[in-house]
Order: sequence, then structure tokens, then C-alpha cells
Amino acid sequence: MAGAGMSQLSPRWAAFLCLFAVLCSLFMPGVAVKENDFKKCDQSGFCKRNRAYADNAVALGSEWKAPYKIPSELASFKDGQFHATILKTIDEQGNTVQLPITVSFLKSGTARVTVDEKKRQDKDIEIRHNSGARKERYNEAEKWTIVGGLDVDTDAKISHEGETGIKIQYGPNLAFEADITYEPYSIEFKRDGVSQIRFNDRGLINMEHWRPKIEKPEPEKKEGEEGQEEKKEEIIDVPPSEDEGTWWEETFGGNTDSKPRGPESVALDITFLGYEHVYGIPEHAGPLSLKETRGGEGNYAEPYRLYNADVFEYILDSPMTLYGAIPFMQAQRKDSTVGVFWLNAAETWIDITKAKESKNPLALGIGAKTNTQTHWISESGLMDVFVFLGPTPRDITKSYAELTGTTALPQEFSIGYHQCRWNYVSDDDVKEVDRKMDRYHIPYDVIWLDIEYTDDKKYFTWDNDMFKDPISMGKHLDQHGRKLVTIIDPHIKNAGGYHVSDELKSKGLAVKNKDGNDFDGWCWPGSSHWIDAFNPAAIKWWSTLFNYDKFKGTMENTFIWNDMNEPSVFNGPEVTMPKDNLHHGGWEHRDVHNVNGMTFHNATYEAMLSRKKGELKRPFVLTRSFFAGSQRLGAMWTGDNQASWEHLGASVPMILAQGISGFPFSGADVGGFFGNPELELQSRWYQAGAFYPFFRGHAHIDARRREPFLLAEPYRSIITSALRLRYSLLPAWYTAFYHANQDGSPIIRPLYWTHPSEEGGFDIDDQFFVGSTGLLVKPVVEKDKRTVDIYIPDDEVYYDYFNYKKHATTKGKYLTVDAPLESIPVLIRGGHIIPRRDTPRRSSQLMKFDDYTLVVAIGKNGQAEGELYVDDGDSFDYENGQYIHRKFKLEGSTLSSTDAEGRDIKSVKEGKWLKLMHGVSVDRIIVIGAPSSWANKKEVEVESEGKKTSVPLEYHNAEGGRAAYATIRRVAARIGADWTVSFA
Ligand code: NBV
Repeated sequence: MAGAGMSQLSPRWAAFLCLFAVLCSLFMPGVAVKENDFKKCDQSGFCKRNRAYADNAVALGSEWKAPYKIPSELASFKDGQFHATILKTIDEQGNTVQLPITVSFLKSGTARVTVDEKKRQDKDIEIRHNSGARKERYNEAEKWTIVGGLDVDTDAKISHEGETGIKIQYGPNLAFEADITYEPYSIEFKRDGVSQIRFNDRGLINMEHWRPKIEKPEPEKKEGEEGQEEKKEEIIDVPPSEDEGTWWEETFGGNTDSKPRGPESVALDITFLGYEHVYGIPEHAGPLSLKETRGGEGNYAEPYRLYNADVFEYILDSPMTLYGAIPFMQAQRKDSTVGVFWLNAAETWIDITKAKESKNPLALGIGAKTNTQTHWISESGLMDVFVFLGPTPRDITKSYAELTGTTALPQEFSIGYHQCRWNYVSDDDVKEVDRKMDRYHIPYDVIWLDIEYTDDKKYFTWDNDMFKDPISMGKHLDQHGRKLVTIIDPHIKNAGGYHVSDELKSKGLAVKNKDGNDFDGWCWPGSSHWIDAFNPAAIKWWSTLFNYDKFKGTMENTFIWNDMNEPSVFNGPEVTMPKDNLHHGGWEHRDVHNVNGMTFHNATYEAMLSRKKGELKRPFVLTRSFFAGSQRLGAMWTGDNQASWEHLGASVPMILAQGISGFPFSGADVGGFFGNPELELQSRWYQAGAFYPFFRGHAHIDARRREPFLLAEPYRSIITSALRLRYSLLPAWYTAFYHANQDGSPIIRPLYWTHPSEEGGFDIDDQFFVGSTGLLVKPVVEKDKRTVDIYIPDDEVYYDYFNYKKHATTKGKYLTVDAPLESIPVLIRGGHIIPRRDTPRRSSQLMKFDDYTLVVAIGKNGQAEGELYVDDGDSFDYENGQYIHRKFKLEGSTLSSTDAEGRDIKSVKEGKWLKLMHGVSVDRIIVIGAPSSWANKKEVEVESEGKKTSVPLEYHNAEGGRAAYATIRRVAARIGADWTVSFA
């Protein structure tokens, strides 16, 4: 983007050149991200300072003492909360600043540590420009992020208190403990007496306190010194060694950030004691098990960065920032998971190192253990950290979900297949694609319109030449239950007479620049303003724009896509907004940057709830940028990937990271956004995509058309089969989404999450389970690869999903399975029952009242269990009991279906959908691994609703490695009712 030389150009020229640079790079495929467009730690003042601070502390070793202490007389504990003041010594005279700290012990067993800075009265601390920027630390990240779980546990109690510190017991059965040491300040969190997490373990805590800026007259330059960088200010109350050059102003890529509040970063080191693996903190394109970041072989040299950005052609295996940020990390060791959530919306960097703790001869033979040391550094805001002590991954997920909310129960169509490209150019084009999908019997649910549908990139308008009759297009799609998604971005073209722009300006709802005027930047439409979705009035106004009578051409089957909401600003620093821009309430953009995308997503979500009076449909809004809590609002995708095998491979750990970080409704552009995938790659990508929670094919405007029907055989059939597989498994997917909605559980699950005792699986991120279905999938992500090795994490029996081959597996070993191009490596773990719908249809809506097939994979113990959750898929009636939730169980020789929640279904007053579901049954049951005692059976007895019927059973003996299996047809057991099938 803008180079350093740009600072000499007039802003107009600079903007023009920037736009030119963006456009050039857009149309030059194969050009990788310009890493130099984005900061490295040493180009980000506060990151550099904190890393240097850490280096200094490490170099001093035991001589280093963090200058932070709690005077015991300032500490108190009452009603589940510890209150105190940390004193930070700021100079050699012993002057201090006060940092109020609260440690709250929550009912969920989570502890929250919040450190603020006491507002100082001296007028020297005044903000330097008159923009109205707030003068306290940003404390509203919680407002956007936290939706519950904050009840304080008044049972928490002091177990020891003294001059040097306090110990507090809390959590389930008081099994957790927080040991707070006063000098230097540190906290150690224990579970069952064992240390798990230590704050300020290495003494790296650093809250850059606010200070006055003392301007000093420029010293006279001696001869020969012209042009050299000069220190212009004398700064008081800091150690002389500190790098002050970026305290009050910082320039990068030709953009200067005026820092009206000066340095104000917050940093803390958090050590996970005895934990070798840490996961989470998306979004990054790298392995699930996070790497060390302080150099060394195989490690990164840069910290993981969280600063939502539109990173053009992003590189893989990198800690570079991407479009979204979830500062939630969990650590794993055998049989134990713990985690922290760093609630801060400013630019954040996280260093990770691993240190072996030397073997203690007295430790009864227990070997050296690895501690994972992390160093969290944010530019501004509070230090606000939640601590989760597990002990299981499921516990961590649940506690985090209690705080930030869970995945919204999706529109059922949205878990089908989405057909997108930049762009479908006209309504005829859309209809033609739709017809062709039908002609080739390719199922899909949604077709998408990218930015070109608008009149000159003015959102909420149509290019009337190309889209003459959007309503007839919408109706055409509706004939087969299909939907349309249109893109709406947050940049609003600065054009007179464009109602959205006029209203935005006249109502004063745009983001402001540092001088308090509407911020003007460049994006697709040229000069643009940005809606300030932090402002409740802006959210309200935004809602009105989506009403059917306002956004003409849209109807009930139109849904929305939010792109560019990092926000992407072509001529801004690092392609985003200046940090000294101002948002509602006087907060600087610096404070809120990472939550910005979520506020826009939220405004659109809210708008979708009120398009028409009385219409209560679940919204579907896809977002590119996100923060902790975005899961409540819709789906995300991993942005502009490339049509390469490497990007296909990278998509799996990225989506897994989303899943374990509370935002599992995620996917990657299938086929790759930039470039043209070769046929094999495209086929393999659809096979992988069929197992992404969000499944969308998408392509760049310059990419060749690649809709599945265009492909030559056998590729078209291969892709069609992958899509059909997705559709037949929709009942299982929807059930997995239901669980994500209930407790935040990932939809696709990595092995450490499903098997936390199995260390061999802790760094495996190229295979996963689908919900709790027992489906174990390993997509093929390499060219010409015709076998894959699947890690087997337990002693269960595993069958091939397609041919029922019973694999000879060993726990902890890899199993090699064939993977010819037309097949996807999918195993079923014994002991599971999977609900399916096998009739091929054009869209999920047309399957709504189809009968079910149950696939029963008998486990080692002869049993199996499974589940189905189903509701109308688009309203909120499920909140009033309008759903069916069954538990299936094979035990002994009886397969039964009962209400999963023990409800008496008769007590639910049935609405229209439940009534229609009376006509829906389990039609077919396939039992894989059927015992040989059934071999001569011709019939089984079905008992349901007081009636007994005999239905045919077909038994297939084990053969050539394939397990024996039985098929039971014409079962006709109503899906909503209790029933049994007896194999006795
Ligand atoms: O709106 C155009 C594209 C969109 O297709 C893509 O999915 C987004 O990630 N958008 C980015 C803007 C420009 C991309 C070069």
C-alpha cells in the first residue's frame, strides 16, 4: 500500500495511488501478500517496547523484580470478590500510580481479573487535541462481548490470608484456588492443589500508565547532525532506557497516528504450567497447536497478532493477523485443559515460548515438564482476563460460551451448499445457474450476489440494467426453496442524492476522524464514509434500511453478507481505519478496532430481525471480520484464500481453531478465491467443503467460471456426490449445530477436544470428528494422493462410512485407508447412530418432510447411541417447544427412540410444523456390525404408539473385510414418537 514516500504527496494523490495499488494487486494473481504492508512487532511501538521489556527482564533473571505490588492494607475480600490496588512504581523516587484490581470468582468456576488505571486529575494528562476522545481506559469491550455468566460465587472463601498474600478457594466443590501474591504482584491458579496457570510468572506485567507530555524546545543542531532523528520531548517518570520514540506519535507506511493519550499498553505474561500445547486465538493461517514465536528452528520470529485486517493474498503458516480476532486460548496436557480469555478489543500481540522445567530428583520419577509461557500485549484498554480451569475441553468451551454466548441456531438452509462468485452478473445469469444446477441434479440452497449487483457500489440499490427484476429472480429461486444472499458492506459511497449517504451524514451516524468530522476514506465506491455501528442510533437507522419497502427487490428469501468490516479502508494505515478516528461515546478507533467488525455484523443481524412487522425469522448474516461473541450473529469464512493445495490444507486447522474458539459456524471459500483450481483440486475441495460447517463455493471476479455443472466428468459426478453426501447428512449436521447452540461445542472437533487423554492426537489438525456423530473425517489435501493415514485415538471399532469395511485399528496408531479421487476418507466410530435423509432433492427446504434413515454402527460393547434434533429450521418457535429431539439407543437386542430430554411430548401444544411432522418416520435402519445371531432373521418387530408390526430385515454376512450388516426397511416408526425395534 502507501509507501513511506507517500507522506510527501497530497492526500488526494496518495489516495489515488493507494487505490491504484490495491486494484493492481487485485488483478495480479500469484502475487502474495505484501508482508511489508503490515506491521511487524518492532514496527508497532507498544509491541516493541513490551518485547524489549521482556528481554530485559529475562536478561536480568532473578535480579528482575516487577515494580508492581499490592499493599496488604489496600486489599479486601468480600462476597466472592477480591478488591485491591496495585501500586506501580514509576521512578527512582518511588512515586507510584494506582491500578485498581478486582478478582471476581464466578458461579461457573471462572475467575475474572480486571485491572484498571485510576483516573488522574492533573490537567497535564488532558488529551492533546480537542476531538473529545475519552480520557479513561476503554471499558466497553464487555458490553459487546459478554452476555452472561457473570454472577459472582459468594461461596468462594479465603483459605489463607497474610501480609504477603491471600489464597481464595472457589469453583466446583471449592476445588479451585487463586493464590494472590502481593509483592511482586502475581496470581497462581490451582485445581485440586495442582498449579495450572500463573499470572506474572516472569514479571512481565506492564501497564503503561498515562503521563503528561512535556514539550521541550528543539535543541540546536550541531553541524553534521541535520536530518538525524531527534528526541523532541523530555518525558518524565520513566526509566531512562525506555524507547520513547513512538509514545506520542507513530508513523507507518506514510500514515501518522497521533496518539493523544500517549503510551497506554497493557501486557501480562501468563504461564500454563506443565502444558505443552496451546490452541485458539484465531484468526491465523497456521497449525492448530500454536507455535513458539521467539525464533528458533521451526518457530515463528513474530508474535501472533490480532488486529483485524484485510490481508490481501495472505500467506500460510504465519502468525500474521487476519480478518478476525478471538483472544481466547486454551492449553492442553494429558487429561487436563485450562484456558484464558483476554478481553481486550485493541491491537494485541501474543508471544509464545515453551520452557522445559528441569527434572526434580525429589519428584518421584516424574520427568521434566514443559511450561508454555505466553506474553499478551494490547495497545490500550483494561487488563481483563478470564481464567478457566477445566478440567476438560468441554468444560472450557462451556464456560467460555456462558460468557460470550453460543452459535445462533442457524437457518437450516444455511448449512446446505452456497453457490457464490464475484459476480453473478444479472438476474438472467442467476436464473441460468439455478436451472443448470437442477438440470445436472446438483443440490444447492443459496446463490449469492457480490458487490457488482449494486448501482455503482451503492448498497441497498441495484444495477437496474443487469438486474431488471430482482423480485422475479427471488421468486424463481423460491420455487425450489432456494435463497439469495446479497452483499452489504459498511463503507457508504460519499455521493449526494444517494439516500443512505445523505441519511448517514444528516443523522451524524458516521465514524469521525480525529477532528470530529465524518471520516472519509477510499473503498470500492471511491470516497466513502463508514457507519459507526457502536452507536445505538446507527443500529436503529441501519435496521430501517433493510425493510422490504426500503431495500426494494429483496424479499423473505433474501439474506445478507457483510464483507470488508475489519474495516477495510484502501488508503488507511494497514488497509484499515486510522487509530485516532473516533467512535460513539468518544472512544478512539484504537480502543475498539477488533470489535468493530462485530458491531457491524450485529447491526445487520438486528436489521434482519425487523424487516417486516410480525415476521420473525432467524437471520442469516455472513461476516468476514469477527470478535469473541460474533458466534451469536451468524457465520464467518476465512476470507480471500487461493486456489492451491496448500490453501485447501490450511483451511482445516483454521476451521478447527474457529470451532474450539466458540465460533464454529465457519468455512473457507471452496475452490479457492484467487486463481483457477485444477479439476482434481476443485474436486478434493468440494469433498473437504462437504465437511465445513459453512459450505460455500466462491471465486474472484477474474477467476474462470467453475460452477459444478461446468466440470467435465468424472469431476462433475465426484462433486455432485460430495454435495449429496452433505445433504443426506444434514440431520446430523443440524443436530451438531443444535449442540453448538446449547453449549458452544465445536461442530467439527479436533482430537484433543474429543480425546483429551490421548496425547498422540494433541497436535493433529488435519482430521476431525463431526459433532458427536462418530464420523471421523480426513479430507485429502494433496495432489495425486490416493491413500490417507488416519490417526485412531481409541480402542473402538471403526468402519468405513461408504462400504462398511471394518478396519483393523490400534489405538494411537495410524490407519491407512484408500482414497481414490471419487471417495472421501470418512470412518464411523462404533457405538454411534447417525440420522440421515437419503432421498436426493434440489434443496434442504424440499427435504423438510422426508423420512429418515438411521445408520447404526455397533460398538465394541455391542451397543450404539445417537441423537436427532430437528425443528422448522427458520423460525423461533423452537423456543416454545416446537422441536423434536430424539435419543436412539441400541442396547441388547432392542433399538429404541425416546425423547432426548425426557419431555412428555404430549404436553407440547403442537404448532403447524410439529403437526406436519406426524407424517415423517424413520423409514430405514442400517445396522453395521450386525451380530451373526441375526443371520437367519427375516423380520424384526417394531413397536410404536401401541402397535406392533413386523418388518423385513435383510442380513449381509461379513465379506472380504466388510463388516456384516443388516438393513431394515419400511420401519414406518414416527420420528416424533417413542418406538422400539426388537431384534430378539
Ligand atoms: O466483494 C468482493 C470481494 C469478495 O468477493 C470476497 O469474498 C471478499 O473477501 N471482497 C473481499 C472485496 C475484494 C477482494 C479482493
